[in-house]
Amino acid sequence: MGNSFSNISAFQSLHIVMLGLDSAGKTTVLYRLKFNEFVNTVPTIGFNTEKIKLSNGTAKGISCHFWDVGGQEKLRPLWKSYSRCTDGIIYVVDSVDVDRLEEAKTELHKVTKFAENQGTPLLVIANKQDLPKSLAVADIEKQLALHELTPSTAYHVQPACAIIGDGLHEGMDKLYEMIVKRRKSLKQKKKR
Ligand code: G3D
Ligand code: MG
Repeated sequence: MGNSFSNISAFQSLHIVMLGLDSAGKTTVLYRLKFNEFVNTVPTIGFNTEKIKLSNGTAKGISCHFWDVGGQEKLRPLWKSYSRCTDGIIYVVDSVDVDRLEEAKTELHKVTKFAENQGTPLLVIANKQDLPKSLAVADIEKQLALHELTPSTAYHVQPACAIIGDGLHEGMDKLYEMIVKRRKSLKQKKKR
Protein backbone atom coordinates (compact mmCIF):
# COMPACT_ATOMS: atom_id res chain seq x y z
CA MET A 1 0.00 0.00 0.00
CA GLY A 2 1.45 3.35 -1.01
CA ASN A 3 1.34 6.08 1.54
CA SER A 4 -1.73 8.24 1.34
CA PHE A 5 0.34 11.31 0.60
CA SER A 6 2.21 9.80 -2.33
CA ASN A 7 0.46 12.14 -4.76
CA ILE A 8 2.31 15.09 -3.30
CA SER A 9 5.75 13.72 -4.03
CA ALA A 10 5.14 14.66 -7.65
CA PHE A 11 4.50 18.23 -6.60
CA GLN A 12 7.16 20.83 -6.93
CA SER A 13 8.94 21.71 -3.77
CA LEU A 14 6.79 23.10 -1.02
CA HIS A 15 7.28 26.74 -0.22
CA ILE A 16 7.52 27.24 3.54
CA VAL A 17 8.11 30.50 5.39
CA MET A 18 9.50 30.54 8.91
CA LEU A 19 8.53 33.49 11.08
CA GLY A 20 8.67 34.41 14.74
CA LEU A 21 10.22 37.00 17.03
CA ASP A 22 14.00 37.45 17.00
CA SER A 23 15.84 34.79 18.99
CA ALA A 24 12.94 32.31 18.97
CA GLY A 25 15.18 29.78 17.22
CA LYS A 26 14.12 29.98 13.56
CA THR A 27 17.60 29.79 12.08
CA THR A 28 18.52 26.97 14.46
CA VAL A 29 15.45 25.05 13.22
CA LEU A 30 16.42 25.72 9.60
CA TYR A 31 19.97 24.39 9.89
CA ARG A 32 18.95 21.52 12.15
CA LEU A 33 16.60 20.35 9.38
CA LYS A 34 19.20 20.98 6.70
CA PHE A 35 22.30 19.40 8.25
CA ASN A 36 20.78 17.30 11.04
CA GLU A 37 23.16 18.94 13.46
CA PHE A 38 23.36 22.03 15.63
CA VAL A 39 24.70 25.10 13.87
CA ASN A 40 25.65 28.15 15.90
CA THR A 41 23.62 31.09 14.63
CA VAL A 42 24.05 34.84 14.48
CA PRO A 43 21.06 37.20 14.39
CA THR A 44 19.51 37.10 10.93
CA ILE A 45 19.72 40.39 9.07
CA GLY A 46 17.31 39.91 6.19
CA PHE A 47 16.65 36.23 5.55
CA ASN A 48 18.17 32.79 5.08
CA THR A 49 16.89 30.39 2.48
CA GLU A 50 17.53 26.68 2.02
CA LYS A 51 16.17 23.87 -0.13
CA ILE A 52 15.79 20.85 2.08
CA LYS A 53 14.66 17.33 1.30
CA LEU A 54 12.93 16.05 4.43
CA SER A 55 14.57 12.89 5.68
CA ASN A 56 12.09 11.42 8.14
CA GLY A 57 8.49 10.50 8.82
CA THR A 58 5.54 10.69 6.44
CA ALA A 59 7.04 13.74 4.74
CA LYS A 60 10.27 11.85 3.96
CA GLY A 61 11.57 12.69 0.50
CA ILE A 62 9.47 15.83 0.16
CA SER A 63 11.46 18.86 -0.99
CA CYS A 64 10.84 22.11 0.78
CA HIS A 65 12.09 25.55 -0.01
CA PHE A 66 12.37 27.33 3.33
CA TRP A 67 12.55 31.06 3.87
CA ASP A 68 13.72 32.04 7.34
CA VAL A 69 12.98 35.72 7.75
CA GLY A 70 14.59 37.89 10.43
CA GLY A 71 12.33 38.55 13.41
CA GLN A 72 13.63 41.87 14.70
CA GLU A 73 11.00 44.57 14.83
CA LYS A 74 12.50 46.52 11.95
CA LEU A 75 12.44 43.41 9.74
CA ARG A 76 8.85 42.36 10.48
CA PRO A 77 7.34 44.48 7.68
CA LEU A 78 9.09 41.96 5.37
CA TRP A 79 6.96 39.13 6.70
CA LYS A 80 4.02 40.10 4.55
CA SER A 81 5.81 39.65 1.25
CA TYR A 82 7.69 36.51 2.32
CA SER A 83 4.58 34.77 3.59
CA ARG A 84 2.45 35.59 0.56
CA CYS A 85 1.04 32.48 -1.14
CA THR A 86 3.24 29.99 0.68
CA ASP A 87 2.18 26.37 1.18
CA GLY A 88 2.78 26.58 4.90
CA ILE A 89 3.79 28.96 7.65
CA ILE A 90 6.03 27.91 10.54
CA TYR A 91 5.84 30.23 13.51
CA VAL A 92 8.62 29.65 16.04
CA VAL A 93 8.06 30.68 19.64
CA ASP A 94 10.56 30.79 22.50
CA SER A 95 8.68 28.84 25.19
CA VAL A 96 10.53 30.56 28.03
CA ASP A 97 10.23 34.12 26.75
CA VAL A 98 6.93 34.64 28.56
CA ASP A 99 7.30 38.42 28.56
CA ARG A 100 7.16 38.54 24.78
CA LEU A 101 4.36 36.04 24.18
CA GLU A 102 1.81 38.82 23.83
CA GLU A 103 4.02 40.44 21.18
CA ALA A 104 4.44 37.06 19.48
CA LYS A 105 0.65 36.66 19.47
CA THR A 106 0.04 40.11 17.96
CA GLU A 107 2.57 39.52 15.16
CA LEU A 108 1.21 36.05 14.41
CA HIS A 109 -2.38 37.25 14.17
CA LYS A 110 -1.26 40.06 11.85
CA VAL A 111 0.35 37.55 9.50
CA THR A 112 -2.58 35.17 9.40
CA LYS A 113 -4.96 38.02 8.62
CA PHE A 114 -3.25 39.00 5.38
CA ALA A 115 -5.63 38.17 2.54
CA GLU A 116 -2.99 36.08 0.74
CA ASN A 117 -2.48 33.94 3.83
CA GLN A 118 -6.10 32.99 4.39
CA GLY A 119 -6.24 29.27 5.06
CA THR A 120 -2.48 28.69 4.85
CA PRO A 121 -1.67 25.84 7.28
CA LEU A 122 0.24 26.94 10.34
CA LEU A 123 2.79 25.01 12.37
CA VAL A 124 3.63 26.67 15.67
CA ILE A 125 6.92 25.39 17.05
CA ALA A 126 6.98 25.77 20.84
CA ASN A 127 10.76 25.81 20.91
CA LYS A 128 13.33 25.57 23.73
CA GLN A 129 11.42 22.88 25.58
CA ASP A 130 14.76 21.73 27.02
CA LEU A 131 14.88 24.79 29.26
CA PRO A 132 13.44 24.75 32.77
CA LYS A 133 10.27 26.84 33.06
CA SER A 134 9.42 26.38 29.41
CA LEU A 135 5.67 26.76 28.96
CA ALA A 136 3.65 23.70 28.01
CA VAL A 137 2.01 23.49 24.61
CA ALA A 138 -1.48 24.07 26.03
CA ASP A 139 -0.34 27.32 27.65
CA ILE A 140 1.34 28.52 24.49
CA GLU A 141 -1.76 27.70 22.47
CA LYS A 142 -3.84 29.70 24.91
CA GLN A 143 -1.47 32.67 25.15
CA LEU A 144 -1.21 32.92 21.38
CA ALA A 145 -5.03 32.73 21.23
CA LEU A 146 -4.85 30.23 18.40
CA HIS A 147 -8.56 29.45 18.78
CA GLU A 148 -9.21 33.03 17.62
CA LEU A 149 -7.58 32.43 14.25
CA THR A 150 -9.94 32.26 11.30
CA PRO A 151 -11.60 28.82 11.19
CA SER A 152 -10.05 28.17 7.76
CA THR A 153 -6.55 28.19 9.31
CA ALA A 154 -5.52 24.66 10.23
CA TYR A 155 -2.80 24.69 12.85
CA HIS A 156 -0.73 22.43 15.02
CA VAL A 157 1.44 23.30 18.01
CA GLN A 158 4.59 21.22 18.25
CA PRO A 159 6.82 21.13 21.31
CA ALA A 160 10.44 21.11 20.17
CA CYS A 161 14.06 21.60 21.02
CA ALA A 162 15.77 22.86 17.89
CA ILE A 163 19.29 22.53 19.21
CA ILE A 164 18.96 18.75 19.40
CA GLY A 165 16.19 18.46 16.83
CA ASP A 166 13.49 17.00 19.07
CA GLY A 167 10.01 17.46 17.65
CA LEU A 168 11.04 18.99 14.33
CA HIS A 169 10.26 16.02 12.11
CA GLU A 170 6.99 15.39 13.93
CA GLY A 171 6.11 19.03 13.35
CA MET A 172 7.02 18.86 9.66
CA ASP A 173 4.86 15.75 9.27
CA LYS A 174 1.89 17.58 10.74
CA LEU A 175 2.48 20.60 8.52
CA TYR A 176 2.77 18.36 5.50
CA GLU A 177 -0.47 16.56 6.37
CA MET A 178 -2.27 19.90 6.70
CA ILE A 179 -0.86 21.06 3.34
CA VAL A 180 -2.00 17.86 1.61
CA LYS A 181 -5.45 18.15 3.15
CA ARG A 182 -5.78 21.75 2.04
CA ARG A 183 -4.66 20.98 -1.50
CA LYS A 184 -7.18 18.18 -1.72
CA SER A 185 -10.02 20.36 -0.51
CA LEU A 186 -9.04 23.21 -2.87
CA LYS A 187 -8.99 20.71 -5.73
CA GLN A 188 -12.43 19.41 -4.82
CA LYS A 189 -13.81 22.95 -4.60
CA LYS A 190 -12.46 23.69 -8.08
CA LYS A 191 -14.18 20.60 -9.49
CA ARG A 192 -17.57 21.71 -8.15
P1 G3D B 1 16.20 33.32 15.44
O1 G3D B 1 16.72 32.87 14.12
O2 G3D B 1 14.76 33.04 15.63
O3 G3D B 1 16.51 34.76 15.72
P2 G3D B 1 18.29 31.65 16.49
O4 G3D B 1 16.94 32.48 16.59
O5 G3D B 1 18.08 30.39 15.72
O6 G3D B 1 19.40 32.54 16.05
O7 G3D B 1 18.49 31.24 18.02
C1 G3D B 1 18.56 32.21 19.04
C2 G3D B 1 19.23 31.60 20.26
O8 G3D B 1 18.39 30.55 20.79
C3 G3D B 1 20.58 30.92 19.95
O9 G3D B 1 21.40 31.05 21.10
C4 G3D B 1 20.20 29.45 19.81
O10 G3D B 1 21.26 28.55 20.06
C5 G3D B 1 19.16 29.36 20.88
N1 G3D B 1 18.24 28.21 20.66
C6 G3D B 1 17.59 27.88 19.53
N2 G3D B 1 16.83 26.79 19.73
C7 G3D B 1 17.01 26.42 21.01
C8 G3D B 1 16.49 25.36 21.82
O11 G3D B 1 15.70 24.52 21.41
N3 G3D B 1 16.91 25.33 23.12
C9 G3D B 1 17.78 26.24 23.65
N4 G3D B 1 18.14 26.10 24.91
N5 G3D B 1 18.30 27.25 22.91
C10 G3D B 1 17.91 27.33 21.62
P3 G3D B 1 22.56 32.16 21.24
O12 G3D B 1 23.14 31.86 22.57
O13 G3D B 1 23.51 31.93 20.10
O14 G3D B 1 21.85 33.49 21.16
MG1 MG C 1 17.64 33.96 12.62
